[in-house]
Amino acid sequence: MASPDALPRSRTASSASRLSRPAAAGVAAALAGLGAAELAAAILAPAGSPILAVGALVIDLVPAWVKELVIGLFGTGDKAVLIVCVALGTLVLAAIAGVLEFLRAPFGRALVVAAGALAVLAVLTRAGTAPFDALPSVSAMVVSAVLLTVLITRLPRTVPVSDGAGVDRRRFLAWTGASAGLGVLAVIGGQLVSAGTRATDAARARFTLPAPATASAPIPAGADLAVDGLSPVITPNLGFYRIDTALQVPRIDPAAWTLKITGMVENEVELTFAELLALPLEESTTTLTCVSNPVGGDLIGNATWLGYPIRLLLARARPLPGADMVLSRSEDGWTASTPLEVLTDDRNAILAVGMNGVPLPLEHGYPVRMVVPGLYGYVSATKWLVELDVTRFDRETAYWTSRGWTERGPVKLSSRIDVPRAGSRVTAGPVTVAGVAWSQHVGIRSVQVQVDDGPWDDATLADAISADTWRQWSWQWTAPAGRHTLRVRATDAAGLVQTSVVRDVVPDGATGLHRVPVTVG
Ligand SMILES: Nc1nc2c(c(=O)[nH]1)N[C@H]1C(S)=C(S)[C@@H](COP(=O)(O)O)O[C@H]1N2
Ligand SMILES: [Mo]
Repeated sequence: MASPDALPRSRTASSASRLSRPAAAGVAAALAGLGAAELAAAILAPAGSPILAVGALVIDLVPAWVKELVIGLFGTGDKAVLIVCVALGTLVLAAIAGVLEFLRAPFGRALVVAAGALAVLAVLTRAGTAPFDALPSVSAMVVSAVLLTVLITRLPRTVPVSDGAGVDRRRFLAWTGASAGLGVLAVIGGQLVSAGTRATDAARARFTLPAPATASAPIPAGADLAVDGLSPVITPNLGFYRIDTALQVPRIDPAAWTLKITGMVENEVELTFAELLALPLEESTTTLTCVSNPVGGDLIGNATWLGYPIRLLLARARPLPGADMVLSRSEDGWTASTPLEVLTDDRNAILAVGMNGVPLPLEHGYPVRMVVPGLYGYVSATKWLVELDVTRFDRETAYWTSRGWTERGPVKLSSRIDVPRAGSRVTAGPVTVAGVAWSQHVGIRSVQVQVDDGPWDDATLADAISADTWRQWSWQWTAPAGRHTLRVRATDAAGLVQTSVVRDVVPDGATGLHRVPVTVG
């Protein structure tokens, strides 16, 4: 086969290739640097991955509406999308550094050093990182800068029309290919190492949940209508939605975990994991939902939690008069502000250690999280919990409430159609329409379904587990051929009818009726 360089080429083609090689050199040097960083992070400094730290910084800096847009478009794939964007951004920057180094050395190297410094800054501004965690970013910077210099010096300065410098060119390509290849292998290696040697995972695997002192009331057999395609009344852990700002799930050694109750209290309390487990734990079934859940969305789940009432721990700490909020803090620095009265009234606000019969999964807050019936997760459901700071709403704001979401976030009355699915095709005749409805802490009185502009008709309700969980419903439809729209609305136990007024999720949760278009044929 003819070498492409043996063919005559135009000036523009050759100047494009003049720059494509330094760009490739930049990308290869960056890949090698990232590989070094991921290996260093996996083996020495788990909190130090530069890509994840920059991603986390981006999460904290982008405006709330961008986050909403990304969650809206990609759902719980938001994190993968972010990592891909940061990685692509890095590679584009690397290509620019390559070209700069080729045309105006040492500006390419300078760009690499600047990017490295930014990564160090990103790592060190994360909660709970130590100076040592900068090591992976510094290695990335050094490896990339050195390789970039080496590769660019090996690059033939002129692109010959005849293949006079073919040996040089091949040597350059070999170096570039090797750097890129080793870099990619190191990134993969780093991922494997960090997945395999996590002490926390092992501790969680060894840990068996204590038996509850108070078992939850058995779930009535009639709570699950067992309709095909309808969400099960208890959401399995693997299917439970996950929303948080943590690109890297915090790994907490339960033996080292403590909870501190501080701030406006008469008596500061500190509790170890062993002490928490020795308390009489209670089981309760509570629905958890996200303020970002659009009408009809799936950012909601229902689980049986094992935990200890927060009100009993707060009673030990004795909040001072004037306190009206508890700022709960996660190991990674995330915070939620919960009204003190919600944590001290008779509802089942708990520190949860178990979820559906197993220790909390890592991504759902292991070893300890909060679960508070009736409030959206952003003001109540702190995962990887380490501190309860008793304070006042006029003194402190929390992670999302300082980004434009409302201070208090009660869950709104809502309902959803699960079957038939939007846009699906069903056969004319009898069709089961079914879904879930919730009005936490109040309970659901009735659910109604409407076809097109027809009358609202009562659905059949499943047995309620409690006012704090969602309730399944179903409705028999004799479906006539054609295109139709199904709508659902719920009425809560206090008589409030779900509003049809359409509101977006910002700032305190979506409203409107879920509508499902179907084709009957
Ligand atoms: N530490 C921490 N806890 C957190 C969050 C977070 O970003 N960090 N997100 C909250 C939000 S917005 C919701 S909706 C729930 C989701 O809990 P889940 O991921 O277990 O479903 O967790 C809450 N707890
Ligand atoms: Mo949320």
